[in-house]
Amino acid sequence: MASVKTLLNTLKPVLFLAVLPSLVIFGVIFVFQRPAHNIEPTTPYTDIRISNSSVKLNKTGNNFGTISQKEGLVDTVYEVTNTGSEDIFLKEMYTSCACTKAQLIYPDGSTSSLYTMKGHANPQDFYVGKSIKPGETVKIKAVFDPNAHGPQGIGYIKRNIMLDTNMRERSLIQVSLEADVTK
Ligand SMILES: [Cu+2]
Repeated sequence: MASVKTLLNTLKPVLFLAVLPSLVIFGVIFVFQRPAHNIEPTTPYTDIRISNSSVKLNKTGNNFGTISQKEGLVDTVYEVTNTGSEDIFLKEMYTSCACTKAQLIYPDGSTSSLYTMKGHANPQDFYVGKSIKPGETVKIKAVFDPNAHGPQGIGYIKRNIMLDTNMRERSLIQVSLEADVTK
């Protein structure tokens, strides 16, 4: 026992001198290796593989016909089905104008937040980060507010909703809506 204690006492300074610098070196390596993943908040999905799947939409446009500001919001739902054999990753969603909001409805019934026009929210508010599995259908619900532009916002309107994906062909899914807005 005594000899072990003596040995430990002798080694203490050595351990201290060897272990402490090692911890510092590992700490430095750790800190310098990390930023690669955290440095680019505006392009979050750069390491996502391209998908060979494509989609089928039940419709790409919706004409509301004549609508009135008095009656307020109108909405429509587009269905996007993955017809391929690989997952399709959904990167970002945004609309062409802040009067139009878009929401994703997933197969399990859960919903995303409301996406708006670029510049009208923080960059990360446009990120989706979900996948459509082969055969699955995700719905895009678009809501148009005929009062968003004030009393002057009457007449013909056309708005687009964009969903950016990792599909090899035509990675941007775009649907539109039209209406004649009256008072
Ligand atoms: Cu608008």
